[in-house]
Amino acid sequence: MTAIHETATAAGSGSHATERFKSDKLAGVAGTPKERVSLLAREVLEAVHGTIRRHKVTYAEYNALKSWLISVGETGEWPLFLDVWVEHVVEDVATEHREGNKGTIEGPYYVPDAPEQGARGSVPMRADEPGTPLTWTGQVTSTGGTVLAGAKVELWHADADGFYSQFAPGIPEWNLRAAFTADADGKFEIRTVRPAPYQIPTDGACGNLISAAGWHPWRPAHLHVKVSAPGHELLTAQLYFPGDDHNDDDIASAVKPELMLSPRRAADGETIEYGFVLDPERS
Ligand code: MBD
Ligand code: FE
Repeated sequence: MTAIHETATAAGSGSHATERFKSDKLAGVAGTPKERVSLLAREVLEAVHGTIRRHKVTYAEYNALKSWLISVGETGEWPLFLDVWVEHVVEDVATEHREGNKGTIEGPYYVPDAPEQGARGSVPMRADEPGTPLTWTGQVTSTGGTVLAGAKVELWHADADGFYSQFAPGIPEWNLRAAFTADADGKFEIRTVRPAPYQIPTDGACGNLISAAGWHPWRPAHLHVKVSAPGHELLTAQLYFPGDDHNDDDIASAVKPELMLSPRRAADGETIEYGFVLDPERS
């Protein structure tokens, strides 16, 4: 780990993720019908009551939970907690009808409106950006086989120390974040560097739960993408690298075999080929 990251804290990345959520998605949460709220809230509470009765939860344990829940808010880690331990099931349910590409969770670190690089180019990176160079080629098509010219591929990922720009200090704003636009054949070519595995911050509420439970804090190395084209469902996915220690026990349960890359060694770093198949919007 380089000195630049020594001040990366759970509260720092947590508060950025919380602010991000508020500015991008908060407007969309209003308007759930009260029958639906009542049904879902009741079932979740009943599941909690069942756990308390089954395991004879004590007042000491109840107060430990209360204190922990308070700290999740104080360290801004609700986005991290929910995206690590809940989002994968929401994603499964939301995409089970799809015939095209498998997706997976978005996680807490997406930022819209990253710099546009055209069909072929590099993500913004530092002059001395550490990590193996990656050249990634692919094509975007529709489930029917139509080439999707002009499809947008948004990419964001951690650096070779496992940190995300805008959520850890000392990294240029758009480092390792970019948008690409597929050419007339639906093709793109992206240059970036291989990310490192991601470790959940150990000094916040989520890290506390992990150590109190004796779990591990790791996600395997991954590239995040959002792929979109007019008339098609937005695909949110992550791509993974074979051989990662945590492909089989991702703390966020977000790895799927269809999202595994096959990197090949090249003169300068590695090449990967991975394209996307989008589902037409349902009418
Ligand atoms: C990440 O980088 C991530 O992708 C998820 C899902 C949760 C925490 C950190
Ligand atoms: Fe991530």
